[in-house]
Formats: sequence, C-alpha cells, structure tokens
Amino acid sequence: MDRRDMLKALGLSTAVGALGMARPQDDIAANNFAKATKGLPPLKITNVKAILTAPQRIRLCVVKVETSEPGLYGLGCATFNQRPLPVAVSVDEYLAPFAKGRDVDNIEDMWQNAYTSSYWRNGPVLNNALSGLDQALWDIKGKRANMPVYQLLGGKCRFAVDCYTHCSGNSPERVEQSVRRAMERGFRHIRIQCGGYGSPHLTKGAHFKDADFALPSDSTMEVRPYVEATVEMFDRVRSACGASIELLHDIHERIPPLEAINLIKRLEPYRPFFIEDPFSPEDNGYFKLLRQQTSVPIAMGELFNNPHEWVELMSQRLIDFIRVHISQVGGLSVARKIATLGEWFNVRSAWHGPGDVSPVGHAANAHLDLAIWNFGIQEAVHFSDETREVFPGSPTVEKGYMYVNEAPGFGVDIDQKLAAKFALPEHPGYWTPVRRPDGTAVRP
Ligand code: GCO
Ligand code: MG
Repeated sequence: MDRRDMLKALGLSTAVGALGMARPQDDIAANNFAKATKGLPPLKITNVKAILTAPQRIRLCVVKVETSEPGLYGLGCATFNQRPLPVAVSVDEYLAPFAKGRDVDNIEDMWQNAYTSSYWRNGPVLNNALSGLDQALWDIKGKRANMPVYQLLGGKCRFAVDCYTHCSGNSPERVEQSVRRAMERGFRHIRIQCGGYGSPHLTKGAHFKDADFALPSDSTMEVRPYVEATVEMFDRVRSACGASIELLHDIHERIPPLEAINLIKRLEPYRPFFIEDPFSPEDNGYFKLLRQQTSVPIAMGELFNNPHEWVELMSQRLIDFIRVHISQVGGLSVARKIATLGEWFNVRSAWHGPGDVSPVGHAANAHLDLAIWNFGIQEAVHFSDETREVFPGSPTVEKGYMYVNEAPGFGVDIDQKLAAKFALPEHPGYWTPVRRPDGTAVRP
C-alpha cells in the first residue's frame, strides 16, 4: 500500500495541489497530519532535472524535482542567461545524484548540505543550480500544505506586488512618449534609459576599430555623451510627466565611480526613486563616499553572488534597495534571509526581474514580495503568449501590480513538451565586449 493509499485508508488525503486542483485540505488538520503520517516513510526526492527552454529567445533554466508521491513535483528557477549549459550540467550531474533519496521536507538542511557539497561555493553557476533545487522544494512544500508559498512565509503584507516597467528611447522625447504610454497602462514606477545601457547609440568615435584593434563586432560607449543624455532625459521626463511619477535609472556599472557619483548628484533635483548599479561589485568600497555626497536612493545587487557583497552594504545602510537575482544567490531560502537582514536596517527589496528570470523565478520573487514588510518595488517584464503557454500560471500584471496564481506552491507549471519546442538560440549567450573608444574594456 503506497503512501497515498495509507493516508486515504486513514480518511486523509495528501494535498497534492497542481494549479488549484488541490483536493480539500479539510481532511488533514495539523494534529492529524502527524498522527496520519506517523511511521510512514518520509517523502523522498526521486529525480532532479534541468529543463532548458527559450520561448522568448532568452535562455531559461528551470529545475523539476520529482518525489516518491506519484504526481507530486516542484519547479525552481535556475536561470543564468549567459551560461545556461554549465548550470544544467551542475544540476543533472551533481545535484541530482546528491539529492536523490533525501527527504523532500527538509529544505534548509538540503540547502546547507548542497551548498557545501561542491566545497568551493558562492559562484553564479553553482548558486543558480542550487536555487533550482531549493525553489522546487518550496514549491513542493506549498503543494503538500495546499497553500501558496507566501502563506508558508507568513502570509500577505500587501494585496499585490507594486511593479516597475522599462521605458527607453534614443532621445529624451522618445523616452517621454514611452513613459506616457506606461503611465496610461497604470504604472506608477518607471525605469528610464536613453537607449541601451550607457547610451551606446550616442558614441561617435570607435577609434579602436580604425586602429584595427579587437573585433569590429565589439561595441563602444563613451562616458560623456551618456552622462549628458541621462541628465537631459530626466529633465525632460520630470518636467513633461509631472512630479508624482516615480523615475528609476540603471547606470549598469558603465562609468567610473566618481563619474557615477557626480551624475547621481546632478540627478538630485529630479528626485529619482532609485539609481541602480552605480558601481561594479568590485567597487563596493565607493558606496561610503556616495552616501556622504547625496541622499538619492541607491539600488544594488543583481550581480551579487556572495554574502560578503551584500551584508556590509545593508548593515551599514549604504544602499536603500537590495536587488539580487534570487537564483544567483542560491534561491528563495537565501533571499528570505536577505529580506530579513534588510528589515533591521530598513533596506527594502527590489529583486532583479528582467526577461532573463523564468516565470517560476518571477513567481518566487512575488511570493516573497507579498510576505515581507520591507518590500520596496518589483521589476516586471512582459511574458509573451508562448511563454505563458510553456509556463501556465505565470504571474500577471494589472495596472502596475503583479499577482501570483493563488494555487498551492508557486502556482506555476511547465508544459515540458512545449518547452522542448523552444530550443536555446544558436548564440551561446556570452556578452560581446563593450569598449571605450581607445578599446579599454567596459564592465557591462
Ligand atoms: C536589470 C538588469 C538586466 C541585466 C540582464 C543581464 O536591471 O534588469 O540590468 O537588464 O542587464 O538581466 O542578463
Ligand atoms: Mg540592472
């Protein structure tokens, strides 16, 4: 007699929730659950598998964890768009044999032991793989408890998740038009960029190409045109779109630290909601100087992998928003600890949420956003119809608010057959070098 039959015999049924098809939970009261499962074998992990798919031509990696209860599985995001294959190998060749046979319930124990199973740790590939396993276990826990994951984290602190959207254009006028459209769609927070990161479209002289240095396909960006265009863009959008719209900007570590500090000081009159990634993680030492120079709110974190990168910045109140890419730091089990750390220093969340986070990852962001007091803002992107078909139950955005599918777990499923139809793009995913006119490499 398998586990489910035994529970049924006791008049109980496991709460296998698959997108809202969870059976009534009322036959498992907490005290009965312990009695009912006493002596039953713990639920085991039977398989851990990386699934690669690219419905929007972005290399998504989702981990599926299957269990000894037929039909009960979990999904976790392990998306590292620039290096998807080593993440998938780390999952299939290392985490799968490590996790098989272990108890599906003990998420923290699994995380702590999987984290050190490679001995060397805290890198982007292994953290993403670990996140896939970790988030899948939270998804399973929610299905078993017949609750959305945010309930397991303490329930809702807000009715939905306030979001920001991206607006850009190759001129301040174009950015203004894009902002007006986003405001009409109900967004109250909007990230504005003049062109791509660092406004490469404004670069005049790619002198290194004339000198036949590096490759012609390498791109160029200059500091001055970007800085001036950004100030002009804020001036235009703030005066044209009014005082109440919240404007964000991402420097994306593209200019030297003192240039970033001077740019942020020049943006003060336009009241940015936050300025993101003023420095590279290697330049974390500049945050102290930045804090002495300006009170513009600062967001940082999408490139962080290691607790040494965020603990001091947060505990010294040197940043206002922590923007880690949750799978990049090792999953939901880590992100919720980061959120708790932030609460004591009033550092708010702004989890990384661009196109290269899977809908499972966006759901994990949103479940955590719902359950923490020190929520800041959530980055949101448009999911195409194909993406929504591959990932039924993906979060939705209405009038600038994100909603999760109120099903047990993260509420997102995967159609594996359809996922297989969206193979990864030919290009392996590395970023082409960005260079100053003399050819010096720019941190992208
Ligand atoms: C953001 C990020 C992204 C990253 C991208 C890297 O703020 O959303 O900067 O745009 O550049 O996720 O792959
Ligand atoms: Mg960014």
